[in-house]
Amino acid sequence: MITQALDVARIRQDFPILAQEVHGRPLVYLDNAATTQKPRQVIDALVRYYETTNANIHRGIHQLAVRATEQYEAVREKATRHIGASNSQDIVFTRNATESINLVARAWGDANIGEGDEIVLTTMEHHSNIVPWQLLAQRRGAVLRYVAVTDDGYLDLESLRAMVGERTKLVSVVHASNVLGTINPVREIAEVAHQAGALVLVDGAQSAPHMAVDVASMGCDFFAFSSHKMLGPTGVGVLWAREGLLDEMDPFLGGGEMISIVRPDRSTWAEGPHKFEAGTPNIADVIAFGTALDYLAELGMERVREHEKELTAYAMAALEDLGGVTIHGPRKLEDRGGVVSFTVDGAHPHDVSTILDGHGVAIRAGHHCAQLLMRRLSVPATNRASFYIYNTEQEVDALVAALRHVQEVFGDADTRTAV
Ligand code: 7TS
Repeated sequence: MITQALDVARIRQDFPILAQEVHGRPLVYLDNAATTQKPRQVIDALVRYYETTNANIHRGIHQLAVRATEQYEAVREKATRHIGASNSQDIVFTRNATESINLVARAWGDANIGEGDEIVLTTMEHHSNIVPWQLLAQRRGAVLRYVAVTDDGYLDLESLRAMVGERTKLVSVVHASNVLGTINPVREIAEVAHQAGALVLVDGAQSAPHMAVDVASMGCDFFAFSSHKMLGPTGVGVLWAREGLLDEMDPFLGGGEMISIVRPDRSTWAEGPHKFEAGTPNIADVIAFGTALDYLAELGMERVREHEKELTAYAMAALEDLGGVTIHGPRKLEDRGGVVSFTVDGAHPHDVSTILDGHGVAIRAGHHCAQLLMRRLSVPATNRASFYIYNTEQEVDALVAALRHVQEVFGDADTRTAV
């Protein structure tokens, strides 16, 4: 249970949920792109906060309020470090990556996108990086354009270059695809966008948990991600904006915490990220997210990435050996994250997942909130195994054994074609 990169046996001891059986078999949790499990340290941080510190932040002068505020603000620093940013005042806490993107669509989009302006997206986006822009385009009369995906699962950069022009105001692109695993060349994309005077949002929901991210060298203007996909609690998202951008933006939500002075007819806004954090935030979960960031920092994101590469290589080879399975997405390990989408010949993805569940193997089936991509792949749905720091090669073996059972159920595996 030791890959070259991580001591997985030791890591697994930190995850109480993994010790259970499902349908009489050891749980094999391979649905990490949906959400990851939480180490005991994160769970303990939540309980500790409520047992020792609970208070509302930024407003109290008493000891608990001061401590809660310090702990909450310290996570802003940790999130800043995690993505290679330099100023914690450029970090806004939201509910999830989806809300981070919606915040930009509202607070930046409404003020900067007008009739006939173009927003460039890609066919491999998660719905959370499509629908907010559709709503904005409907409000403002803007036009959405989509960069094509090649047959081998990459963005067609030629189509991007041809598409981005003087009407383009924003290019919003996923860093790592939740379906294909593709890691997109966001730096190159940002250069193309910036040459045209457009801003760049990077959806980092599937990259920030799995690899070292550096927004400075990436050159993007906005970066969005979620705590729950990286060992942290649900209900916490992050939006990073390039220095100065938050100051130029109007608030997304109004209320307490986000104001400076309130008058009967209008108000002035608090400085920095506080302008975007109206009301009592998710204090406990943000603080526990800080513990998740500590956990990842201690492992080292390079090693996390290395571990996932090893597992992905092992899984792709095992699926190809099995035969009768189509793997979607790039073959080159350097270009993909730890997400392996596949379809089993002659079996519907939902049936596959149901049979796997009977083996204790949790994977996702469906369109993965990427219907445009499903249409591009000409499939209604796929199965998806997605890995994280606690997964092992033995678990991949369990996946493959369960898939062999699927093939037995659905017919003669010998007649299938290997991919
Ligand atoms: N962007 C990408 C690339 C994602 O994979 C997801 C969630 C989101 C945005 C939205 O994140 P949220 O935390 O705001 O919900 N992806 C998935 C998935 O692949 N299966 O379940 C959720």
